Amino acid sequence: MVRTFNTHKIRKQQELTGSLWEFTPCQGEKKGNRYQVATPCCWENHPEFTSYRGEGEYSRTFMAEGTIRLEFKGVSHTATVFLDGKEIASHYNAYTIFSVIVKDLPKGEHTLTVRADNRFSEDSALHVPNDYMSYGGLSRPVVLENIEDIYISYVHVTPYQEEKKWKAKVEVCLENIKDKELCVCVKAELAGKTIVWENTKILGNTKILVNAVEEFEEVQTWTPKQPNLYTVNISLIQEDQVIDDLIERFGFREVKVEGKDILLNEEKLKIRGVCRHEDHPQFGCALPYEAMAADLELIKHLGANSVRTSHYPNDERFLDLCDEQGILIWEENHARGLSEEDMRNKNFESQAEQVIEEMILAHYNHPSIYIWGILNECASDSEYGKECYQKQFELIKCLDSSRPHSFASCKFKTDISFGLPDVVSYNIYPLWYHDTEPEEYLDDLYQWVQKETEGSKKPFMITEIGAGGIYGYRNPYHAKWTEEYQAETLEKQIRAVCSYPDCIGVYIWQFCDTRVSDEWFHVRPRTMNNKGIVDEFRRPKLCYEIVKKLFETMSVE
Ligand code: ADA
Repeated sequence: MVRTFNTHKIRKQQELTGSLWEFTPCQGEKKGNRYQVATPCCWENHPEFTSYRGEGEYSRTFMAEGTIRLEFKGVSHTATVFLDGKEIASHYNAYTIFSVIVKDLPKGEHTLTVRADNRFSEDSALHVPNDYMSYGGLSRPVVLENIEDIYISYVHVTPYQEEKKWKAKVEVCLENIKDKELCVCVKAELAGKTIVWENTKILGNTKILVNAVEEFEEVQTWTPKQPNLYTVNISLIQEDQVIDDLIERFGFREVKVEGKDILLNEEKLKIRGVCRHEDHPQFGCALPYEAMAADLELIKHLGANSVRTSHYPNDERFLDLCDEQGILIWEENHARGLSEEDMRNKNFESQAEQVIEEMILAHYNHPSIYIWGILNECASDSEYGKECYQKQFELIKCLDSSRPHSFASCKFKTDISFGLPDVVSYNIYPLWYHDTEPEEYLDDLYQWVQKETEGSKKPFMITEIGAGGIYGYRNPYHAKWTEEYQAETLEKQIRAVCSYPDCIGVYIWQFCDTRVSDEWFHVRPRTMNNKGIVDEFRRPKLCYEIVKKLFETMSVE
């Protein structure tokens, strides 16, 4: 499955994953061996490649002719794509979508080969040895499409209220892949209204944008409690024939920052969330739809209303599930804990900005995403770092002015970048990395933000708080790493944060235990991040019930 709803009725689409592909490693003692593997997948989940760091090739054949478009939802972490032995595309970063068009394919059987590379090197500024795993593989779906001379590249819908009326801006991007000018009629149907752009001319080999604003009566809004979704159907008509289409989903909801609050449809948000890595002992980062849905059941059962996609854009099927179930999403570009030196890597800015562009292009319409985040715990305490944050926030504002933006800082009373975000967010670990009481630590930090930074008067949120607990490890003196210590600590932390008047929300670090890079073994028992409220097999720890009770009491406040 590629999305939880059908995105085309006219355009012919076929998922190429969801089947056996041939896998062969390009290095190591198994180099050249051939394996039949089910896809999507990470090679770390194959018994012979559990810690393989190198390149691996996935290939399969398919029948096609004419002009095709191949869309790769995620290849971890660097991809080189070959069709019939000829390189046709390359892409860096495991967590964003890329596509390629191949014209005039002769009718018959073709061979697609995707070479994935999960090695660390100076070329990779974002995938570095870290407190999470950079897997290797064909980790998200691959889709084959047949397209005509002009096709719909994307549609973005921006709902908003004006004088108590719901309106929406509809923006459609078309691409002409032929060398000559073409003319087409574009139609958008949404929420009972139809918008038509007649005689739309597109020069050869160019893209154009058409847009319009429409007003709507009697809409069913999207809110966490009542997540009503609408579809927008775009059709391209040429000589009275529909030659292409695209179906997307959106919700009538508006997110605003007002003083120290974030409002969704005029309601103040009170975030009670969890940070979640895409990580699983059987699937690596290539979680199947059912596993994502099962995670979300546990998160909802906990009484959480939000998930932070720490620390990268997520699989769109997870976002689809959150749209359908009213779970709010803080989605962020890919970065974790990069120092100023790391941020001075020659590729850092272009790679980080590319993730922002690809994340917003693909995820723009998801009503569940209420905020864009960037650069988790990077060098926001340095002048150079601040410049990078500034450039990335400007890029976000240019791509999407309809959502607030923020970054999660760990620079305790040394951050110099709070003039930039709409929302001030901190990751804190009182009673874990230091023995300060949570109330004292939080108040000390919050007062500093108000008195010493440009972040005063902005909404303030805790984007990480938690403690380690190893599943099944208990002892009478509740040492650190016992489930008892984790439960007691989380109780104190959550009470402190949720009773702090000017804190609008909390994300627990983290939903489940996750694999980390081998290089982190010395600070991570089991070479895992053990701060999950469930373990890697999603078995609830002692703290799960305590967090559940706290989140439920919070919801009545
Ligand atoms: C940081 C970081 C997380 C994780 C956490 C921890 O806040 O953002 O990715 O590493 O610390 O477990 O210490």
